[in-house]
Amino acid sequence: MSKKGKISRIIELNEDLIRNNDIIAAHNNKLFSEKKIKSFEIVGAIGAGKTSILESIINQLSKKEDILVINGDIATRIDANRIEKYGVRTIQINTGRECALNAYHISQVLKHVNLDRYKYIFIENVGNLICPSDFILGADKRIVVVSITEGEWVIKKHPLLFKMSDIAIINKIDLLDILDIDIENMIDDAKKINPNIKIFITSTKTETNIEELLTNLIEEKIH
Ligand SMILES: Nc1nc2c(ncn2[C@@H]2O[C@H](COP(=O)(O)OP(=O)(O)OP(=O)(O)O)[C@@H](O)[C@H]2O)c(=O)[nH]1
Ligand SMILES: [Mg+2]
Repeated sequence: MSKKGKISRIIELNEDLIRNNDIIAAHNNKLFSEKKIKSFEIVGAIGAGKTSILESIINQLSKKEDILVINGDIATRIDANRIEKYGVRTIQINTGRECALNAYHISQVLKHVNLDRYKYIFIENVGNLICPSDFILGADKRIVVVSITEGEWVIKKHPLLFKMSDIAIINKIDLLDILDIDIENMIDDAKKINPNIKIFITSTKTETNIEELLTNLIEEKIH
């Protein structure tokens, strides 16, 4: 096969994978909506604060028994253990060599869960700003988290994930004084990539804008 032929075959295979993933994601979403579950996927940079934001959200939700959290990670159960302390059910998926969760992972988990018990499902993806972009999981809303410690250009450098998300969180705003970051540039970049994206500037250390985020998520102010 010529080099050109090989490349177009790889592109076709990749498109097939994305198409198949979309079909399974649609099935996952149908299950969520049949059971009237609000579902959120949290994606974003390594260490940007995905689990910390989840901890803050869960801490403020009054009923804990109706929350299911699925944590994706390459190798450990660290994040699920952190979340479990809040009294919610957690399921850890270790992806091994894979740099993101996909809809099939979630569909397999859903087979073993009594969905009647839950009102909210939060899925934390593996920390990565590239791999999860095309592989939606079937959640109602996708939240992408970056923090100002990744640099002012982190959003501009990863446009696809911001295009494919409903909500953007720029976290660790408590560190603004010690970093040379123009937060307005970050907001502009996100808006240019995706004019419909809803942006929250947060800190889990000072709880800045966490309540506002929660109100928007839970009261479905984000459409
Ligand atoms: N200063 C500051 N630190 C934060 C904030 N949010 C999280 N951190 C810290 O950042 C580190 C990583 O936070 P995590 O919540 O584990 O981040 P994550 O995105 O879940 O990380 P991975 O799942 O490993 O990709 C921890 O040491 C947190 O305490 C914040 O708003 N401000
Ligand atoms: Mg985490």
